[in-house]
Amino acid sequence: MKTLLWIVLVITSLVFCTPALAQKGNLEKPFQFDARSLVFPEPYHETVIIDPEKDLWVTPPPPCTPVPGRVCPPTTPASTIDFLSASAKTNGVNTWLDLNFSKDSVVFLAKWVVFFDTDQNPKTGEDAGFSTDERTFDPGIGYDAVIFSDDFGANVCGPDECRFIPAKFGEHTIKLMIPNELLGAYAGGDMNFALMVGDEDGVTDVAPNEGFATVTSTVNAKLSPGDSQLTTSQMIDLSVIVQLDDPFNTAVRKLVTFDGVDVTGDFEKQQVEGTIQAMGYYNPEQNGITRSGKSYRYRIQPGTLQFGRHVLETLVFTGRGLAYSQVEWIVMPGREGPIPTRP
Ligand SMILES: [Ca+2]
Ligand SMILES: [Ca+2]
Ligand SMILES: [Ca+2]
Repeated sequence: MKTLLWIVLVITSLVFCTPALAQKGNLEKPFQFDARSLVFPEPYHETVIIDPEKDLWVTPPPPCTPVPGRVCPPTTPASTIDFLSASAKTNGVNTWLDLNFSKDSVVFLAKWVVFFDTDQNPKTGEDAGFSTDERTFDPGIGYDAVIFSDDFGANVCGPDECRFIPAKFGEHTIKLMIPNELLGAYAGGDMNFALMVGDEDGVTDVAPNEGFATVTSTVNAKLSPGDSQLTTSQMIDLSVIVQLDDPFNTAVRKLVTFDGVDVTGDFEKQQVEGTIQAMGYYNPEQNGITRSGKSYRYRIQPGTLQFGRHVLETLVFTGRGLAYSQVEWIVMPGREGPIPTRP
């Protein structure tokens, strides 16, 4: 929430020059935005889970052949809520999630829950581990937000609130557009998730069958060095690293703050721009996926940084989405640095 507040405050004071964002770019007067009012095009949804058919937790009873002296019990229909695949994408403002079921599944009757590890950190949030009669579901995530089925839609519960969102129901699909604000992951970048589906009697299928899947973002931002202990005598190369689906056709604007002070101007005057070829990540459920990107390096000379705790933040805008990152540096006195004074 603190992050969102920060973003809104910052954005309302920004003037955008990115062509895709600032349709009013030719206006002489500065034009102000609230980040939540920005509209980005709906991105291509990547297939992020493919789940086997008929891998149900509910095992149908063995077939019964009536023989003299033996009466078969009346057959109860086995559950047909069988999850098949998910496609998803986020642009930092909204997340699209399409859930696809087998042709025998009656999606209107399906119950389901999606666990989102929005910070990709299993140590934060809740454990999604679950077991129904030893059919263990342990995706190895710490979920920070959860989405569960409701009539005609879903409830999204993040760190701050739960809210109903509508869904689009197809014959065998459920499509959701989730505001990242509700997930507590505004401009948050990639997110991990796993899900379970079922009927009123319980869980019938989980996905992925092992581990978790990842919703990728159209843009990710990272600051380097990350959370660190540094010294005043060190020379530091501060980098803003931007991962993009399409780095050669996407304009990038960024804001950099140091202890809450906008230093973007100084940063951009001296930055060295680099291209990152296929900066990759690996999703265990998929083949290796790589994205390219851009890096912007700014050299901080020895003796420039003051002793103490410092917070760096960056907010990156493209025509296809936005991303935010924050790091904390603890700067200790170095040999040539200033001597700290006691308060
Ligand atoms: Ca399945
Ligand atoms: Ca987490
Ligand atoms: Ca499954």
